[in-house]
Amino acid sequence: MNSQDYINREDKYGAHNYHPLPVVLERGEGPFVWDVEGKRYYDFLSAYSAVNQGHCHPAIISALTDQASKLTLTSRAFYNNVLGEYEEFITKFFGYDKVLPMNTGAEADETAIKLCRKWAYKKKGVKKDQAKIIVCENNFHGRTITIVSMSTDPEARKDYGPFTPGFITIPYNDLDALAEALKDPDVAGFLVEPIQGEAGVFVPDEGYLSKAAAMCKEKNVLFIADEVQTGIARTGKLLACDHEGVRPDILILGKALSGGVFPVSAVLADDDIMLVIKPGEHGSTFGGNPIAAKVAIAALTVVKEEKLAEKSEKLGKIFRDEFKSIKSDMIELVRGKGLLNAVVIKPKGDKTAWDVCVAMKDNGLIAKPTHGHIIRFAPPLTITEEQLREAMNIIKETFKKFE
Ligand code: IF1
Repeated sequence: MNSQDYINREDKYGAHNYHPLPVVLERGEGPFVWDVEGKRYYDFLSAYSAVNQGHCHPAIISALTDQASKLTLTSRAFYNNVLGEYEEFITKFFGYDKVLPMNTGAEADETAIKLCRKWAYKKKGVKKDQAKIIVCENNFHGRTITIVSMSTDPEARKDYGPFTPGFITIPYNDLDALAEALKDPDVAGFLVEPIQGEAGVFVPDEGYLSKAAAMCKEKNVLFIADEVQTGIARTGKLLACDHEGVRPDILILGKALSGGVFPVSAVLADDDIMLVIKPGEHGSTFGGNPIAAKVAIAALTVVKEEKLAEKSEKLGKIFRDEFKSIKSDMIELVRGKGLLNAVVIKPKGDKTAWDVCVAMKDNGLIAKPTHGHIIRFAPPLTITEEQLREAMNIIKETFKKFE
C-alpha cells in the first residue's frame, strides 16, 4: 500500500471530520516522523503540543509498557497502588493541594466548569443555577456541547444547538471588558487561555494575565487557566502563567502531560475549591488509571530533567529571529512565545498557507494552517539547536520557491 491507498481507506471507512495534510505517518522518534514511503519529516505541529517531549520518548514509553503489563485499569471503584503516587507527584510538581484526574483536555475543561459552578453555589453563595463563567472571544477549550456553547467560532457551533447557558463572552486581552463583566455578582469564574492557540497563537499584552487574575481575586471570582496547549514547558516556562507569576485558582492540563503517548488530563486546585465535589458527584471510567498515572510521572520528569522550558525559551527566540530574517512577501508577521509560534501568511496569487504547508511537506517539514492563513510552528521541545536551524533552512528554501 502507498500513501494514497491509506488515504482512500480512511476516506471510505472514517468519518469526514478532518481534512488532513496528504501525508501518512508510520513512525515517530524525537522531532522526526516518517511516512509509509520512508520519507523523514520534521514534525512542527507536535500533535498540537501533545508531543513536547518528542515522539516515543524512551522513558515515557517504558513507563507505559511496564505498567501496561501489570495493571491497566481498576476504575475508581477500588484503590490502586499507583494513583496516590501520581497525585502526590503532580500536586507537588505544580504546587496545589489536590488534583482531579481526567483523560482529554475537553473533559478537564468540563470538570473545571463544574468545579467552578459548584464552588460558586457552595462557597460564594451564588443563587442556584445562576452561576456565570466569563470566557473570551475566539477561545478554544475543546469540542463538547458545553464547550462549543462558549465558542464564538460559527464552524464549531453550526447545527449543534441548543447550547448550554451561563457564559459571558468578552474580547481577549481587554481588561476594561473584563472589569465590566466582573460587575455581575453571579460571575463564578474567568476561563482563559494564557495564549490563544487555536485562534492563531495570540499572545496577550504583557501584564494582561496578572491584572486579570488580580481583578478576579478582588471580586471573589476564580481565575481558571486552560494550559492544555500552553502548559508543560511549551511557551518557555513550565506554565504560560509563570511568565507573569500568576497562580491560577484552577489549572487545566492535558496533551503533553503524557508526552503524547496516552490521553491524560488533570484539573488542579487547592482544598477550599476542590473539596466542594463530594464522592459520587463527578468521575470518569479511565480518569486517573494506572497507565495514565505512571506515564504522566515519566512525562513530567522528562520536562524537568531535560530542562525543556529553558530549551523552549532559548530555541523560540532563535526561531522568531531567524523567521524575521526571511524575505518573503507572503510573510505578514511571526508571533509566539517559546516554541509556540505562528506565522500569518499573505496569499500570493492563488497560493495560500495550505500551499506553503504542502511545499514544506515536500521539503521534509510538516505543519498545518489554522484559520486558513495562519501556520502554527510548534516542534517538540527536545529538538536540538542544530536540528532547529536545519528545519529553518527547509522553511527558508520553501518560501524562496514562492518568490
Ligand atoms: C482538534 C485546535 C489546538 C486546546 C485547549 C482544550 C483542548 C484543546 C487550549 C481540548 C485541544 C486540540 C484539539 C484538536 C486540535 C487542537 C487544537 F486546533 F483544535 F484548537 F491545539 F489549537 N484546551 N486542542 O487547544 O483538548 O479534548 O482535544 O484533548 O480538535 O482537532 P482535547
